[in-house]
Parts: sequence; structure tokens; C-alpha cells
Amino acid sequence: MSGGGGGGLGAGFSYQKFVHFALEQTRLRSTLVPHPSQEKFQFIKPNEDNTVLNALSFSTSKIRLLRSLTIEQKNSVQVLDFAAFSEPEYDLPIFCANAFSSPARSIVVLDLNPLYDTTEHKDYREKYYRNLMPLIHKYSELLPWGGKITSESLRFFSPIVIWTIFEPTEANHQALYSAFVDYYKVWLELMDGAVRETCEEKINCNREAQHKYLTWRAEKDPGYPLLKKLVGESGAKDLVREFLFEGVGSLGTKSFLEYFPEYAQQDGTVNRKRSMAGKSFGTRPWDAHGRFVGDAVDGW
Ligand code: BLA
Repeated sequence: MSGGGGGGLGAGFSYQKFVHFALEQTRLRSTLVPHPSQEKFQFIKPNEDNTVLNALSFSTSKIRLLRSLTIEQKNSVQVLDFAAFSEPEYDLPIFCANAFSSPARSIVVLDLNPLYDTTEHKDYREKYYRNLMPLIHKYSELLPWGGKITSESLRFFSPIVIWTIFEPTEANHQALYSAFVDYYKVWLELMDGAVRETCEEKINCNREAQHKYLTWRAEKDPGYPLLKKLVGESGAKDLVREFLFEGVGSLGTKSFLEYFPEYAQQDGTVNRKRSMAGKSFGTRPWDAHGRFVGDAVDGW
């Protein structure tokens, strides 16, 4: 342990372990086929010598895109961005594991992001989250609520989200690994049980919901400045649109401002702010049944 700031980070800690676990578990249940995006991004080189990027992407019969990006800087920043998006024939939640660790702190979002807002779509909440609420009890002490969060981010989170900020100690990373393992296994179970939708209208809704999510994240990802520093502006744009949130250019035609008109500026451009509403929700805003109990904010 290297003293100061909690230490420990860089002393052998790596998010690779998370990725290996997830891929191994997925392989036990389905055949992973390399996704076309992998070819272009697999050997992506950062312009800083001390940094290693690892990008992998696959599909399976039910998963449209399973992709992982890790960034490792010796004794400094470690990043995990792991996500799984189902084919639009399934209304599966989006598996989302994002962690940004510096020697000072780790900022984490681990969730089965809902395809449909769980406050508006109670049937969706009941279908996927009702039985998963015990997961939150398991981790609420080890990985407590990370503090105020924007309502814009919150609407993409589920009642079982782990949103947390912690000192990057070994014990905390161990807790995070354990949560990642639990959440990914749960997601794989949901995937196994998912039944192919045949109603064209529902498939179109699933596709649009996924496109809306991709559009949001491709535009407002908090990791963008770091990516830009590592691979330059056009490299970062490509990485975001053709790898991390691949599908943003093909699953739908609506623009960011059509989905999120509150970001429109007078001249028709997108407001660069991440949040228009500001930060709120200092505590977990769902009850034990997954019902939203946060203070009402515009748009809710
Ligand atoms: C910070 N990343 C954050 C925060 C959140 C997320 C909620 C806290 C700041 C805030 O309140 O906005 C993550 N936000 C998400 C996720 C969703 C969302 C996953 O809305 C999904 C819907 N983070 C990454 C990656 C990098 C990264 C890949 O996931 C780097 C490449 C960096 N995240 C990063 C940094 C911060 C951050 C540097 C702190 C600085 C900042 O807030 O801008």
C-alpha cells in the first residue's frame, strides 16, 4: 500500500479481472462472435506511453453488442466501461458497469439500466426489478449512495443501481468486484430467460428505447474529456460512436435534441452542460419495493 489517498491503487488492482469474469460467464451460456467494431478498435493506441487501452466487442444470438473498454495508467487512473445491449427483439435491461478510479477516489455506476423508465413503466419495473431488490440490501452498506446526482442520469438508472464514490482501497474494490459478479450473473439469468418478441410494434419500441439511451450516452459521457486526451478528438468521437455506443448511428434516426429538447440552444446547437436540472437526490430515491420516492423534479 502506497500511503496517501487511500493507496493501494495500481498495486496490482486491475479491472481486467472483471472483464475476464464476464466474458467467461457469457461463454458458458452462449457463443461469442467478434463484433465488427472489434477489428477497428482492438489495437487502439493511446498517445501516452504509460497508458494501456483494451477494447473488446462481441455479439451472441441474444446480445447485439457486448463491449468492454479498460484504461490503465500505471499507479494512477484505472477505468472500466463494460456494457451489454440485447437485440431489439428482447426488452432486456442494459448491463452497465462504469468505474473511474484515480488514486483519490473511485466513481462507480453499476446497474441493469432499464430500457424503459421504471417510474413511468411500472409493468417494466415489476417484470425485471421486483425480485432483484434484495441485491440493494446486500450492498447498501459496503457501497453506499454516492451523493447528489443529476436527475438526467437518474432517469437511466434502475431501483437497484449502485451509484457510489469510494476511496480506492483493496477492500472497496473487492466489494465492487463481488457486486459486479452478482449483477452480471443476474443479468445473464435474465438473458437466458428472455423470450423473443414477435410483435413488430414492441420490437420497434425496444429499438427506439435503446437508441435513446445510446444517443444520451454518446453525447454526454463523463469519460469523454479523458478519451479525448488519450486518443485525440476524432479518435474519441469514433470510439464513442462506433465502439462504446455503437448503434447510435443505425438503430434510429432521431437526433439528441429530438429526444432531449431541453438541451436545445437558441442557435439550434446542443447545450454542452451535462445537466440542465442540476444535481439532486442526496440519498437513494427508491423504496424497498423499487418505487420512486425522490423529491419531484421537473419532468418526473
Ligand atoms: C463522473 N461518471 C461520473 C459521474 C457519473 C458517471 C454519474 C458523476 C458525475 C455526475 O453526476 O454526472 C457515470 N453517468 C454515468 C453513467 C451513466 C450516467 C455510467 O448518466 C449512464 C447512464 N467515467 C466512465 C469512463 C470514464 C469516466 C469510461 O465511465 C473515462 C474514460 C470518467 N466519470 C469520469 C470522470 C468523472 C466521472 C473523470 C468525474 C468528473 C466529472 O464529473 O466530469
